Amino acid sequence: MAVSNTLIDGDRLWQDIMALADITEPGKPYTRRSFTPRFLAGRAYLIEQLKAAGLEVRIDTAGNLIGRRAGAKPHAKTIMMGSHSDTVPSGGRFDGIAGVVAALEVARALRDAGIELQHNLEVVDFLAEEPSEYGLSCVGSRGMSGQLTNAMLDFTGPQNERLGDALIRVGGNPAKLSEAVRKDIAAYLELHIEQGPVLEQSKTDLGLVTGIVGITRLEISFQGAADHAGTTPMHMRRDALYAAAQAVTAIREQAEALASEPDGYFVATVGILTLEPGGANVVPERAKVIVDIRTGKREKTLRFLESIDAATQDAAEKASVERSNFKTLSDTMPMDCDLGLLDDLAKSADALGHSHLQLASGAGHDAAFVGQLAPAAMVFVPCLGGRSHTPEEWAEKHDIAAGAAAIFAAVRRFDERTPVTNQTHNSI
Ligand code: HGY
Ligand code: MN
Ligand code: MN
Repeated sequence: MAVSNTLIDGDRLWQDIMALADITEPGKPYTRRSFTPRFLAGRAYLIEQLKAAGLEVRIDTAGNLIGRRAGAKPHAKTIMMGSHSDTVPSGGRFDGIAGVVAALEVARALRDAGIELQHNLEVVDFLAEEPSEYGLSCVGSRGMSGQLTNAMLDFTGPQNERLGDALIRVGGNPAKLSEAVRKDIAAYLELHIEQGPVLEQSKTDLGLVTGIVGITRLEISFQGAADHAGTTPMHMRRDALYAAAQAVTAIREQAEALASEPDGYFVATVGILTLEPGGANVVPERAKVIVDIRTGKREKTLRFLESIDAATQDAAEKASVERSNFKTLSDTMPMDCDLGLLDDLAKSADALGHSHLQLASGAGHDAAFVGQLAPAAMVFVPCLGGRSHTPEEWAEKHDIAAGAAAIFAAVRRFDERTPVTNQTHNSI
């Protein structure tokens, strides 16, 4: 469907998405992991485009890249749009990136039309939305919402580097994290590919997101004893992987039970399993699983954690090993999107002639953190086969442009309907 009566330039937007796609680890498309030189090369490209759009550019102390344009009314609050430019390993070209570029395109289109908002406008590339090598996701949006703790800054990554030091490397300042916390955001809007099949299968142009799941990530480790695979009798083994295998089965079975309950969505995934020392003829001494738990209902998470706590204790006993760790790495609450912004998006989509439906997000997003600071909403665009976190991830130019057009119109609606209050200035 052609995008009408807006100044969103789909070709310009697409050019940015493809230019960023070229900035990837060679031989491992599409990989631009947070904190790496490749990530910083992608940021350099974005900085150029933000400046060319006439935005004032800065990196806040939480490492977020921010392009800002002052509004007509001094002391107005800020309408913020954005997403993330980092990827998962061998991820796609659109997850996060489409949202940052769409926000940039909205800022350019407003400038091209000579439209001056009452409110300030910001385009944000949030730092490390994907689970990073430091064991934490949404680093920048946690920082902006005052949830990046000193304990998290001590998480370590490659070459045993602290997250706090990595943050300095990308332009942040862990000693002044409080300056990243914002009180001046009037509204936050994020475009994202759906990363699911609903829009494509229902042939709907846009998804208006009602809420974002809470995500809890758990580390469970087992400590046994390395022994000779050939000479150690079965009853004398202390096999850490045997305990971990039972844990993975218990996680799957408990998740299926919770998912089958009538009221809603529950998933749990073991995406990381490591064992040491890792020899074909050595009984595994250590094993670690990382569990990714998601639901819209907090009480389901709590019930799941209780049951897995018991199940993994039993598994350790049965394998004659010690459960050496049962640690929550991160824990975000489910978030409801703002009804007023959803209405702005629905009215904008209608005016543009785009079909839309409401749906919840099973994927985590920076909006889940920004939404704790200010009214927030997301618009999804279809992606091919609903697939994401894979090089096959694909979205159509006209769909992303339609989503950007809806955000363009919703920003104007919000700006016009929201009186500017004399807001106290804070760190911006
Ligand atoms: O994992 C997620 O839900 C998001 O894509 N980072
Ligand atoms: Mn992702
Ligand atoms: Mn994403």
